[in-house]
Amino acid sequence: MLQNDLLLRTLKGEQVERPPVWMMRQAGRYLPEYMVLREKYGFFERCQTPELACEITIQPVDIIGVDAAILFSDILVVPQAMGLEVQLIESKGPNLPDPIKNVNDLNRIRVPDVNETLQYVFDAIQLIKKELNGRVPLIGFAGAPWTLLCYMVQGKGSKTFDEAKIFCYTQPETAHRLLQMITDTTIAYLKGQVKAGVDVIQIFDSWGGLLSPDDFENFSLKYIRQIVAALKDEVATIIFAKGAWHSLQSMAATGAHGLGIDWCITPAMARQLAGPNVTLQGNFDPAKLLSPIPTIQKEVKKMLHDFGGQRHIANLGHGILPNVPVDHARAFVDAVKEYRQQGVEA
Ligand code: 1CP
Repeated sequence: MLQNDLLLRTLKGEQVERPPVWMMRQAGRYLPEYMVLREKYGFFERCQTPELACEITIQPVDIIGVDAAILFSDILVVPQAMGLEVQLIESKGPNLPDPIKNVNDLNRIRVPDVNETLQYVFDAIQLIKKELNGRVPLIGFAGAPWTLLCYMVQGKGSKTFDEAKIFCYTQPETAHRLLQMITDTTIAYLKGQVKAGVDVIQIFDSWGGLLSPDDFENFSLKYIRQIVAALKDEVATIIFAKGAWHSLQSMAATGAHGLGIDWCITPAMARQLAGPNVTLQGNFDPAKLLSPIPTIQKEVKKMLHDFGGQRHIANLGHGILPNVPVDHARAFVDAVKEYRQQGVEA
């Protein structure tokens, strides 16, 4: 039984005393306690050792007081399990030395047995659930197929992912075969996470906003829709497609319980597009956490007011930046916890 079920109640659309709060990328480099472990262990060692993944996952719950934990892992463990080499060069980001370039490259990858390749994630989830002991829910996650294709084709991070887009536009059949392979792997992977104990899952489509609305439907949402359909009756699901606000209505129609939004759309406009029957998550500009604490408090209050207090999960509009002081992150969380909507009793 969960002692703090604000997140789950909000995703179900129940009346809550205040919005739940967590931060994307909350387990990470702004926390000195994370940096200690980062000095000692490689990135994938931290992901693959359940005790380390567990400790890092719970750090922001203890230190910042968020209402949910998110599994410490990475979206790139899926391409890795499919057979691509993935390196994480600290301070430079991901590097895939042999990216997918054409149809022949599909022979180098497969839809793996997730119990063989990703069992370490399921072990970590079981340990985290035990250690959390019901304090807060645990969020599992995966990258959206389009965002994973971006890395699998481009081979590294990019602001525009031109090579990934060119691959989709010039070799659409191969692109769709790859997207379907990623989708099938992701469905099995997320079902494994649910079986291991996660309470919510989030699909990160960090690069969804690079596509036109038509291309977003064709190369991204078509596959996210399959994932949501396979999971929504088992677990609460959140889609975060950064920059793809134009498709909020079609994302709501997938039946996902929650939709993440970034700071480039107002809460009112997002609600109008998404309709009344879905929970919205977001949308504080992560760079604003560098403002003085009184400004953070004022801006959080305005954000909560603009979302209206119900069917809202307070969060950033993208991941927390590594240079955010810990007391600023805590000020963000505390400002949400202190919020009381007029007329709703705790
Ligand atoms: O310590 C380090 O320097 C490694 C940095 C790091 C961390 C802390 C990476 C490499 N991944 C992670 C963990 C991580 N990644 C989590 C953990 C849970 C949390 O606290 O939220 C999650 C949910 C992710 C998801 C992820 N990885 C996304 C989607 C979310 C987003 O921020 O858009 C993406 C795009 C990645 C790829 C990736 N992995 C790591 C980095 C630095 C990146 C981004 C690279 C790029 O900019 O293209």
